[in-house]
Amino acid sequence: MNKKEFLKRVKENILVIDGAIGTMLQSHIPKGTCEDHANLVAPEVVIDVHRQYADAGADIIITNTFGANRVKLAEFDLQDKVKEINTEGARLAREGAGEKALIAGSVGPTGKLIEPLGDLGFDEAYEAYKEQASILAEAGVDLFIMETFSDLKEARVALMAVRDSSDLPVMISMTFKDDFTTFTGTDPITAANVLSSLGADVIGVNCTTGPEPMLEVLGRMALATDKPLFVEPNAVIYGHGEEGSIYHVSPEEMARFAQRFVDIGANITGSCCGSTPEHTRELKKAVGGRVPLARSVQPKLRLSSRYQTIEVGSDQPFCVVGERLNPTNREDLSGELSEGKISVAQDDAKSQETQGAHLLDVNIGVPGIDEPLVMKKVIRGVETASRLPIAIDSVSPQAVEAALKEVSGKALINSVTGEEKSLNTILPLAAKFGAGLICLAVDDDGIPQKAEDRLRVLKKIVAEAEKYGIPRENLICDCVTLTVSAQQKRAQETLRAIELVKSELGLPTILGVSNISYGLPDRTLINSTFISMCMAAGLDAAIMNPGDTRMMETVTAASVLTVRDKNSQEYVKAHVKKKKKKKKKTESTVMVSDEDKLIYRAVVSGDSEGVGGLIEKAVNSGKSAQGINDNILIPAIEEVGKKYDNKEIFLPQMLLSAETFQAAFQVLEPHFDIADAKPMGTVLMCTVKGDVHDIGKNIVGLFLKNHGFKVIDLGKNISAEVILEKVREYSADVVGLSALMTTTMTEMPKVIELFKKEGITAKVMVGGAVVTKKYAKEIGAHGYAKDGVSAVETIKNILSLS
Ligand code: B12
Repeated sequence: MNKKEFLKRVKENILVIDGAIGTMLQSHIPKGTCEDHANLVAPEVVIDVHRQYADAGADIIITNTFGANRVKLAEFDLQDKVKEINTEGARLAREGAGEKALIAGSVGPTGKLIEPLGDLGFDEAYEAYKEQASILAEAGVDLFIMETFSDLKEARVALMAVRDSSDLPVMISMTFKDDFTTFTGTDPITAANVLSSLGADVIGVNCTTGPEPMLEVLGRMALATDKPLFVEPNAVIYGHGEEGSIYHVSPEEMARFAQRFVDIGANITGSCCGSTPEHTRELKKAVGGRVPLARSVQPKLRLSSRYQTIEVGSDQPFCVVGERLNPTNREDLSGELSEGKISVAQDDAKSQETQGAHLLDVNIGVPGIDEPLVMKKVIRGVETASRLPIAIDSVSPQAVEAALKEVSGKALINSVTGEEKSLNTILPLAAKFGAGLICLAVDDDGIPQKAEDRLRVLKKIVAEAEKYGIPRENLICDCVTLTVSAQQKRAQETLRAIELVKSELGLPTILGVSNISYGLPDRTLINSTFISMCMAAGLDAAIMNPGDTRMMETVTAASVLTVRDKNSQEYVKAHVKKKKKKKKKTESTVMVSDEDKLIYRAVVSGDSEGVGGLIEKAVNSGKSAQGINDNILIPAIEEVGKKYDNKEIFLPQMLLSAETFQAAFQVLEPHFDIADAKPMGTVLMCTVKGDVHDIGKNIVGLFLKNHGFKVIDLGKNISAEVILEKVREYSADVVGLSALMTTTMTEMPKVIELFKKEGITAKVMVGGAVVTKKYAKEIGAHGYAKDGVSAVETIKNILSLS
């Protein structure tokens, strides 16, 4: 369907999307395969489900192709059926819906995480999504609906691929928890900003929760985008009220919520898991035909990391862009970057965030390095170390592209000039990746001396950007700072240029200020004076060193005088903070040596590459493996847990820390003292079904191995049935079960029950952070231990060996 026509419809009338289809298909799907396969093996059933929803009044029917991308289908060995499953999916939906509804081609996540959290590369993901979307478009769907994305990075690449596959309208939603963030820490404003910039036509929220929390999610999205919104809550809510309970949202209740969604700005409503055609019928009755709210959001430069969005402009706080991550005159950084290492860059990122930067400029221009490759690495490192959005600062279009693929949110490109070459290479990238863009007042003739000429160059860049479809709100102008030591009037030209850009182009402005003082003594005095003059002229952002106290204090003070800091709130806050800092004594540290601290820090910050070398160094210096594990690694991963609890970090960082722990442990493992090996019995170790935490289980396994037991590690996420099979296969004496979550510890009694039923005599020992001695007794386990050392004692008791 034509995009314009669809958007007109969506803005004129509330539309209703169909509901869940999985439960209705389940009994018809062959064992071990997926719902999408039903398109081939049970087409009549699929048609019937679509028909029921169309009859119930759905305006949009979603194809049964949610998991029909190559990567996901490969899990079921169906990767060769991508074409058939999607083509059939479109046909069956059309047949079921007839002329009653539009057909939306469903595109869902791959089930894998994009690098570095997982092993799926940008290009592979892009190709898989493009393949699926092209097939669906060819099979005649009217639009696309992309649902249930929890990782912004995957949503980005998926959206780009689907968007690039045809001109059809694209709806995309992410899934949020009760705390209004996705599982990987993205908030609704950030999701809406990033997806909107990448060309989504309708943006929304679906699944995970019932309707209540979605009111808030939708409301927040409405602050960041004026694109139409859609919402699909679950009709089944697990753990509602008390743990283990299940709550069903009735069709009538869902319809009442739908009215509230429409009141706050939704254009399309539907329902997700657990819903039925009855829900659709009630929704249609309640909101079908209503006129959506007319919403508008002020266009602004909004930049996002995975975790947050900042706004840049005259009615916003002054934006400090941290300039430290730049190898010019930095031997430490350039040395590391030329070796492909990133720990100094990560430290720079972290410290600039603490010092008050809002955005991080990333420049890795070291001669002779593979810039795209190093850029990709550094962006990964910076995104792990900090929560700030990124400005990509490079003259190499290849490096800019590598960075744009790698970032998780909406980055700022630093920069495009008026030179033909720059316009031809950078503008297409800014358009394709929906990035923000610094327009630099330089062209093929160099830097114009006069303010009017700089404005002329900037006007040309803006006009060119418009030709590529780059929205004006993505642009910010740099009027260029030239040093005053040679020609004093240069400062005045820059100030006039800022004023001209503001009045004639109406765009925000940015400046790298420190050049102004080159060649003069006491540079920060000149720099800070200049920045306050620039702010008075209307400057909105500066690329500067947030560690320079004088500059930062000037920005804070000038923000009061230019009324950017409303009611002087930030100024007062900074004053109080300064006073507190003076009082604060230096904290004592628990780590014994600097090396210990480096290992601890590597785990907490997720530096899996550097940690192995540090462990080796520590072992070579005579430290015991046991000591390193107990006094450094375990406290470090516990610190990670605390940070996760306090929402200082999110799943992506926790994952990288866990990987770092594993990398460290791998190097440490051969150095544990091995006790006299005499065969003491066979132990099967595993983490129970639904649980992927295996760090603790691995440690316990190692302790047992070191005390003479034969340990067979079954891995993680292991079902009771597989454990039973393996216990028989290995004639194990003991099975060690690990669980780290309240939701998975309930798998333990299932194993014990199954053993009883099958007459298995092997003993069961349980453990893991959530498991207690009392719980172990209640479920009839033979033993419990709180850690590796006591696990050895416990197992000896169980087997009467001690
Ligand atoms: C690292 C980590 C992860 C890593 C795991 C990587 C890996 N390969 O293990 C990743 C990032 C993948 C992860 C994912 C998730 N995690 Co997590 N994770 C943690 C974290 C920070 C540390 C766990 C750990 O390794 N501890 C260190 C080890 C050494 O301790 P341990 O496992 O307890 O093991 C010791 C003892 O318990 C005992 N032991 C362990 N097993 C056994 C077995 C036997 C037989 C015996 C005798 C003894 C024994 O001995 C061990 C050695 O001393 C904890 C927070 C915390 N403070 O515990 C959260 C935590 C466990 N995770 C949690 C959650 C919710 C999740 C996710 C659902 C996150 C999400 N929102 O998506 C997913 C779950 C995915 C899944 N289906 O399993 C919650 C669980 C809440 C709960 N009580 O139910 C925690 C507590 C964080 C929190 N506060 O929310 N997580």
